[in-house]
Amino acid sequence: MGQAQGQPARSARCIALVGPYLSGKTTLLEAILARTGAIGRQGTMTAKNTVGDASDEARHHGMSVEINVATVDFLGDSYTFLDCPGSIEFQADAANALTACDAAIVVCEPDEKKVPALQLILKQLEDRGIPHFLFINKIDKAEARIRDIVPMLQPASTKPLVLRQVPIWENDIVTGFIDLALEREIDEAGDDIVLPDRHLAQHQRLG
Ligand SMILES: Nc1nc2c(ncn2[C@@H]2O[C@H](COP(=O)(O)OP(=O)(O)OP(=O)(O)O)[C@@H](O)[C@H]2O)c(=O)[nH]1
Ligand SMILES: [Mg+2]
Repeated sequence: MGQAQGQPARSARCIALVGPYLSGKTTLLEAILARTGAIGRQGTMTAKNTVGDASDEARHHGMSVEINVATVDFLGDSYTFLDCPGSIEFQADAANALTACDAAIVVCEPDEKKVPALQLILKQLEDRGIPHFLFINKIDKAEARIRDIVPMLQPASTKPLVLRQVPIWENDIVTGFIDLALEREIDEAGDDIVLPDRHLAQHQRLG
């Protein structure tokens, strides 16, 4: 699968992509591969041309049926992603992937109905002491505002959820994000740019 070209990486990390069924893990993996230059063109689940879920069975069912593995190089570090199937019958595979990973990205949806499934996954990560981050996906379909989404998802976690990055919207498209801890804006190309007052004001409104 995807392997970036270039200098040998300084260090290697293994990251599991986990989350409720159909939350967008394989789509996120595809976006990561495209943004890091491991692939030249980003495929979609709809077009059935993603790097992950390439088997006939996965394509036919429109879901992951095994772990997708891909390695990328980013800023001199190597990251191997284990994109785990979310469907309940493959949960043993996802549990095995957690044994090997340094951290997990939990891909979830801003949907109250998905909170029980998210809770099971977060409990597993907490019980096993695996560092994890939530990636709130499908925000294009979200009706709630970011400041309301975090409290909505909070019942899934015994630990307090803290907002780290908020998206920047331009004409209904996310063009970057504001990192609240670093107080920096990162644009679509991944460039770190000065935080304009208008975006700071947006963040203050979110708080
Ligand atoms: N609107 C919208 N749809 C998305 C987004 N990300 C993924 N999808 C759609 O959600 C569906 C599931 O995406 P996948 O990437 O297969 O989800 P998954 O979590 O890998 O699914 P499993 O591995 O089977 O649990 C597909 O129809 C995607 O096109 C998003 O950000 N917005
Ligand atoms: Mg998948």
